Amino acid sequence: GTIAVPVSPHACQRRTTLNNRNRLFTDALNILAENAELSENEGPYLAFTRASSVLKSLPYNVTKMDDLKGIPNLGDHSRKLIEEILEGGTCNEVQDLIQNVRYQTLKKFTSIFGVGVKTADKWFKEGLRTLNELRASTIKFTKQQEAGLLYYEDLILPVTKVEADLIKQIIEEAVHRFLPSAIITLTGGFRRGKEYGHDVDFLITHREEGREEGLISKVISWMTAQGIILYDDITDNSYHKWKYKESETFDRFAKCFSIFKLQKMVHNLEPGRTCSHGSLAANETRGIGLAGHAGSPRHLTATAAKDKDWKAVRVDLVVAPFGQYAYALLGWTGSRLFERDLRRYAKHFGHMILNSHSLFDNKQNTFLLAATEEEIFAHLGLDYIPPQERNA
Ligand code: TTP
Ligand code: MN
Ligand code: MN
Ligand code: MN
Repeated sequence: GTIAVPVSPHACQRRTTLNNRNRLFTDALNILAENAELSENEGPYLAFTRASSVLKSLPYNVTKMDDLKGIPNLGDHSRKLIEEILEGGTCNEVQDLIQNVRYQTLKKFTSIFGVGVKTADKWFKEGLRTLNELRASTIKFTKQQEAGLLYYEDLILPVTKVEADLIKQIIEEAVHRFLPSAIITLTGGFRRGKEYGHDVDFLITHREEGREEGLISKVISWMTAQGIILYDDITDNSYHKWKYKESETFDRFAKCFSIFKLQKMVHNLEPGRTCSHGSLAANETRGIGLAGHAGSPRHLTATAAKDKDWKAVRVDLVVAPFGQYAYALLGWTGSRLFERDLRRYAKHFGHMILNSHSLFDNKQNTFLLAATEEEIFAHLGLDYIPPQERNA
């Protein structure tokens, strides 16, 4: 007979491919997780996210409650949900939620680039419900939010792997103009093997440490002159100002959150392309609107025309010094839960502090160097998990 290998409660000790055999349950759990996140309930958010994640890692379809024997990270609430779906195919709580106006509105508002839960909730409490109401309001948007509204219809479309590879070529050309042997790596969801993403993430480095300094602004300036950049927000490296023996969610690398203007390829006209938010209202389809001045009507739409020959795509560029490259690569590959559990595992089981720059060993009072991700897993005492199996 076979010996059942126990399922680890840590996402970084599980192999989670994109072949999710329990989507019916994980979709439902993700909605509860999302609702908790939109309500800033961190505990339930994590509980539902962990429950969903453990089901994603199972190599079989769950068809009866008995299949969940010994599976960690499933609380009473999650188990009840699974049981209800096993019995009737749906879960009432989830059905109610997707009809809920607050849930729908906050989900829509937070899908705007630059809008977080706090802002979305504030607008909801002010009575705002639709993007057109936002656009017509007197709200003082940030530059990021203005871009988010301007390119909204494009930015909610999934980015394909083909588009990601095309953007990689564009970035390589731009980066190599200034630093010929710079290394450019596709990270985020695409490195984990996803066919679609909400953005495209890149990590840039150079073997000679220091050569990467100042690169990002040169590259963005050049691409802006080429008409490729619709929006950019560059952050300088601030690692030197950091109490770096901390495990923070955010890193201190030089980076740029941007929106690219991607020319559509002739063979990629997307005839049946759909928009998850339905067809556009007539008043949203008129030409290219620009951010208006205070007091004048703002349209904040640029992506409504169906026949335009370009697509706005969110791109994240991160520049790491070579000595921190392996940590940056691990930190920017995800998934979010995989990263979270790596850091938690490092802290509780290794007395180490992991972030996207380094690994600090509290017992030896020293930084552990690594040239590859494999070496980082080894430092942590974990089996190496390749990117395609980090879809926790
Ligand atoms: P995302 O691009 O947000 O997520 P993703 O690529 O996994 O999925 P999607 O298709 O939705 O884009 O983040 C990629 C990784 O980068 C993720 O593991 C978290 C990490 N990250 C940071 O380390 N710092 C940051 O400031 C951000 C935004 C992300
Ligand atoms: Mn991404
Ligand atoms: Mn994302
Ligand atoms: Mn990203």
